[in-house]
Order: sequence, then C-alpha cells, then structure tokens
Amino acid sequence: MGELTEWRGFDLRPRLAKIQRAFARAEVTSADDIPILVNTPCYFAFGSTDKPPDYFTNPASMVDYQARGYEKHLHLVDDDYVPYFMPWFGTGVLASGFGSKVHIPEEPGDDPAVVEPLITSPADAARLKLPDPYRDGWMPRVLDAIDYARAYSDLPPGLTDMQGPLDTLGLMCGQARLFQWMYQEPQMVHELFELVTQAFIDWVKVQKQHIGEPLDCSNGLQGTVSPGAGVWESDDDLVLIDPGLYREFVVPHVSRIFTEFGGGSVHFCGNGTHHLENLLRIQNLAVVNNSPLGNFDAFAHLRKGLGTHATIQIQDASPVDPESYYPRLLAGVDDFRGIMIAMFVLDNAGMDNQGGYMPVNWDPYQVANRIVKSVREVVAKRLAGEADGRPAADGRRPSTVDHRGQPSAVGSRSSTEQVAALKEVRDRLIDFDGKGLQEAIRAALATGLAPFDIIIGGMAEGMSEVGRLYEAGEFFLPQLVMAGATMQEGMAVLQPLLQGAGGAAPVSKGRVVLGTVKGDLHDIGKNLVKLMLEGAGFEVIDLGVDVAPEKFVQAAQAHDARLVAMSALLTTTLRGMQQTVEALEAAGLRDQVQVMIGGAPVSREYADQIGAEGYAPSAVQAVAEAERLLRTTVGSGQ
Ligand code: B1M
Repeated sequence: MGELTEWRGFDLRPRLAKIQRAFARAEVTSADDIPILVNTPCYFAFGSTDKPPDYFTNPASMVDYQARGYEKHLHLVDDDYVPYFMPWFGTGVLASGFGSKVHIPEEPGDDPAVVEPLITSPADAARLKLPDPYRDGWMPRVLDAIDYARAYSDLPPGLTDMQGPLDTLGLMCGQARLFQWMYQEPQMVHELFELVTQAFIDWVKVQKQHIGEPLDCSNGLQGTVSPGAGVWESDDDLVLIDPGLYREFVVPHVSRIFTEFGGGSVHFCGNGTHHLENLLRIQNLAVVNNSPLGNFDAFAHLRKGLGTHATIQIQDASPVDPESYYPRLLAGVDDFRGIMIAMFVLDNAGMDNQGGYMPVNWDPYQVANRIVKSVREVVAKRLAGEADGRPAADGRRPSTVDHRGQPSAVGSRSSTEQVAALKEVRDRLIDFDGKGLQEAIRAALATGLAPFDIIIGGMAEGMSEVGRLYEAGEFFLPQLVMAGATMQEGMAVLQPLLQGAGGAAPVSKGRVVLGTVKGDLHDIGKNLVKLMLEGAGFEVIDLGVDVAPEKFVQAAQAHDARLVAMSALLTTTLRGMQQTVEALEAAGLRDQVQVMIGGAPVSREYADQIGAEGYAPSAVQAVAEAERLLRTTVGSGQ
C-alpha cells in the first residue's frame, strides 16, 4: 500500500502507528494510545447540510468535497484521522450489479439506495448472473471515481460501501422473503449466497486493482485506514436474524471473503450479542465495527465476549452529550486493547443516549473535539482504576421460557378435547408448521369449536406468544415472518367459513392504507405490520416505500379506508408523517380516517404532537392499536 504518511503538511505517522497498534491489539498504557477517528466530512449524505448537488454524478465534486473537509478537519480537530477518498454511492452498488434499481436521491441529504426487490420468485433467482463491474449497475461509477482520485487527487482511494452477502441478498430479495426462503428453499438460498459471495470477491479485487492496494490491507474501510484488514462487509441485517440461520447461511461465506483478503471487518448497527459465537466462528475476523446506538449493556457484553479476538471499532453517530455517553459506553470495558473510536459527526442530527436521533444545530468540528476529550478523559480514569459511569453490564440473557403453556383464552365451558385442540393449533403455529396447522384447525372444527374461537383461542394465542418471544429477544425477524406466513395458511382454511351468508366478501376488521413515508426506503418493519394486520383480519392496501402525503390521501379516498398507517425509520423523514396528517386534514378526511404511526424513531409523544390518534412500538402491538382505533370486534365487517 502506498501508505499516506504525510498529507498537505500534516505528519500522519504517529496516527498510523497508533492505529496499527490497535489492529495488533497491543497493550494500552495511556489514554492517548486509543485511536480516535472522527469523520466530520461524512462521505454519505445522510445528516449533511452542504453536499454539492452533483456529488453522486461528478467524481471531481465528490473528491473535492471530501478533500476540502479533511483539510479543514486536520486543522481544527485533535484526533487521529488519516484521510482517504471514499467512493460512496450508497448501499446498493453490488445489488445494482445484479440488476437492482437504485434510487437517485432528490434531496442533497439523501443517499442512493435500492428501491424495490429484484428477486421475487425462484425463477428470478435462477436467472441471476455474475455482474461485470465494467458494465453493470453503479459499479462503473465507483471505478470512475477511484480512477479520478488516483489521477487528479492527492488522496488515496479506498473501497466503496461493501454490503455483505446477507445484506445484499436482503436488498435484492427483500429481507422478509429471503428469511422465509431460508426455511422453505434452503438449497436455493445457499446457491444465492455462493453467487453473491463470488461477486463480492470479484468486485473487491477489481476495485483494489484500480486503487493499487494489496489484498490484505486498505487505504480505507468505512471511514478508517485499515492496516490490518483488506476488506469490510456491512452485516446490518445480522441484528434481525437468529443465530442458527446466520451460522448456516452467512458464516461460511464471510469466512471465505475474509480469508481471501487476509482479514476483514464486520459492521453492524445495534445489538448483535446473540451472534457472539457466530462472530467468533468467522475465520480471519480482524475487526468488529459496531454502532452500539446507546445500548450500553449490549456493548459491554460484546466486548467481554470477543475479548481481544478482534479489534473493536465504535462507530456511532455523534452523541448529543458525549460527556455522558462515553462514561456509560466504556463502563463495561476493562481491557482497552484493540478498542478504536471511529465516529461520524452529522451536521444536523445527533444521537441521544438511547440511540435515537434528534435535530441539532452545532459546529461539527467542536463536537469532534468534545468527543476526543470525553473519550480520553474516560479512558484515563479507567486506566487509573477509577470506576466511571454505570456499573458494567452483567451480560444477562433473557430467561428461557416454556413456549408450550396452556392457551389462556380458552373459555371455561370448553371441553378437555377442545382445550387440547386449541393447544395443538397454537403449537403448530409456533412451530411454523403450515400443513400441520391446517390439520389442527380441521380437527378443532370437528370438536365443535367455531372459527372465531379457533382464531382467538388458538391462532391469536400463538401469535401473542410469538410476539412475546420476539420482544424477549428469543425470536428474531425470520420467525416473525414465518409465523405471519403460517397464520395465513391457517386463515386459508378459516376464511371461507367466516364469509357472510350468500358468498359475501370475506370478513374484514377494517381497511388500512399502509406505507413508509416519503424519502424513507426502510420496509422491513412496515412489512411486518402488514403481515400482522392481515393475519389478524384487516384488509391492507400497501403503498410500499417512499410514499408522499398526497399518495396516502388519494389511497385513503380511493379505497374508502378507515385507517392510514405510516412507518418511518429515519429521523429525517419523520416530517412526512406530520405532512400526511396535514394533507388528510386539508382533504377534509380527518373525521373519517384515523392515523396510526410507528417505527424506531417514533414515540407516543411524537404521535400526540402531530395529532396522530395511534402509535404502536411493535408490529404485534400494531394489531391491538388498530383494533382500538377502529373499535372493531371480530366479525363486525367493513
Ligand atoms: Co438503515 N438506518 N439506512 N438501512 N438501517 C437504520 C434505521 C439506522 C438506525 C442505522 C444507524 O444509525 N446507523 C439509521 C437511521 C438513523 C436515524 O435517522 N434514526 C439508518 C440510516 C442512517 C440509513 C441510511 C441513511 C444509510 C445511508 O445510506 N447513509 C440509508 C437510508 C435509505 C433510505 O431509506 N432512504 C439506510 C439504508 C438501509 C438499508 C437499505 C441498507 C437497510 C434497509 C432494508 C429495508 O428496509 N428493506 C437498512 C437497515 C436494515 C437498517 C437497520 C440495520 C435495521 C432496520 C430494521 O429493519 N429493523 C437499522 C439499524 C438497527 O436498527 N440496528 C438502520 C427491524 C425492523 C423489524 O424494525 O423497522 O423498527 P423497525 O420496525 C419495528 C417497530 O419499529 C414497529 O414494528 C416493527 C416490528 O416490531 N414498526 C411499526 C415499524 N413501523 C411501524 C408502523 C406502525 C406500527 C409499528 O404503525 C403504522
């Protein structure tokens, strides 16, 4: 690697030496040994206020923006940053090589992202071919940007965003579908992972040829010069999936990638402690790059579990209160070997101590210096033996529960035979055994139970248990998806029996218009809400993602809906919820239509603030909330 030891008058050697020691997990004897890299000129657009409009279309603009930012940063911030050029084109580059359509951002604060799934059937999967990086999707843009930087800039380029095989397939198939196929079409999913892993490896090699760096180290991975790792893969979706599936489908491929490049970095946002054993199984794991998002106990557990097996890069967005964030975050760290800080300071949003984001108006360079000072102070105290902040987490795991108690909703007048039949319905649902569930429902009907009793005393009980297990951290997204799909198989038996006399339409608890708000492409939570609402008997008109206020209004009118349900995952898109409430008001629909909102940054307070009647923190609770809002009972019809 043509290592950058000096840049525009700044001597980078002491910084590099520190970073190298962290990659080698060397002893830490003073607070200054911890490398602190704060990205003030973030390469991505999320949270930016000043990205030039041609940032994604003109390599000169991207290179110049980053170089100017680094120069200012080096003058103003007392950290260990080592600059490089990040050819950033959003998270969908590899997926776009296979044919996924990427959304060109309209707003300067938005990033390019995949719009819709490319693979919706096994036949689509069978048609996939390895991409040609010189021709396909957004890959040539990345190579042009790398070439431009090498030819015209003094910044060495690094790799673009590298979504790993799990995330890339999640983007290409839609996560819920991918997780369902892991159960139903495992062979096909294994083949997809093989193909995407091969494409990933080829893609890194081509980039490295253009960059002119060796396979086993890098000018820059995710904002950080990386002397001890040749590659990174973003594995955000690991937080969603259970350890068994990750071990079977993901670990072998990440191991293969990391072996090819002499060591690699796994990135994920949030709590991934259920994968500690899986992380330890990945061959040549050099770095875990994690955004703890204010989950202090989980971070402590991750650190304890990994020990010095890998370097840990802490990569949160800037907390609004670094002076209280770092004492709490580092309270559970007893051994600082291999700990690095690799933060981002967003221009207009900061993270609170719970991992939520709030709008801010601050000078990012001042914030960067506050981060550096806070971290150094905490580490100095900890090295001096002072306990600072909260006590270390005890790494408690949720208690194991008996999934097979008695269904509680069974009426006292039910016979023993009926109680057993309902329990069987519930158990088949929890086991995701669709065929078994259909048989159990028929058997329950044969005992004289009414369809509604079976839904309430069997299926709904099963779904509540699934929801409870999910909230207790024992079930993950794939199990929720499977439970929803199994529920629908069961409903296929019951729905005809629920129809009104004379072949009337199937009973519906109410018509709901659902979508993710404008500017936001996150749809996993929204799809779960849909699954749960449909499973519970609501009719859902799904408008998809990036839905403008006027589209919600039109759909509510066209379908005569009684509930408009909106999801948002980005703080920056929350305003779309308020705009939709206002648009419904302007259209004179507020008397007929209730509004329910949800998504990670949303709260009951926010719902009250914008005048939305309903809020649910989870998909499971969205059902009860929709029922409350529409005041429906089973069988009330539309
Ligand atoms: Co993005 N992302 N992402 N992301 N992503 C988050 C949300 C983030 C917290 C990660 C972080 O901080 N680093 C952050 C948001 C920060 C913020 O503003 N608060 C973030 C960011 C910044 C971004 C980009 C801007 C990154 C970039 O490109 N620079 C970009 C934005 C793209 C866009 O939308 N324009 C982006 C892109 C992506 C991917 C495409 C890679 C992928 C999305 C894939 C997809 O959805 N098809 C992705 C993912 C997967 C995540 C994380 C890892 C997981 C989100 C998720 O699906 N959670 C997330 C970090 C994390 O949480 N660990 C992150 C699981 C899901 C089941 O939960 O959606 O909360 P959730 O739904 C729950 C409840 O909230 C509730 O029920 C669900 C189940 O119980 N619920 C409702 C949801 N909607 C509801 C509606 C209701 C009721 C309940 O009533 C109507």
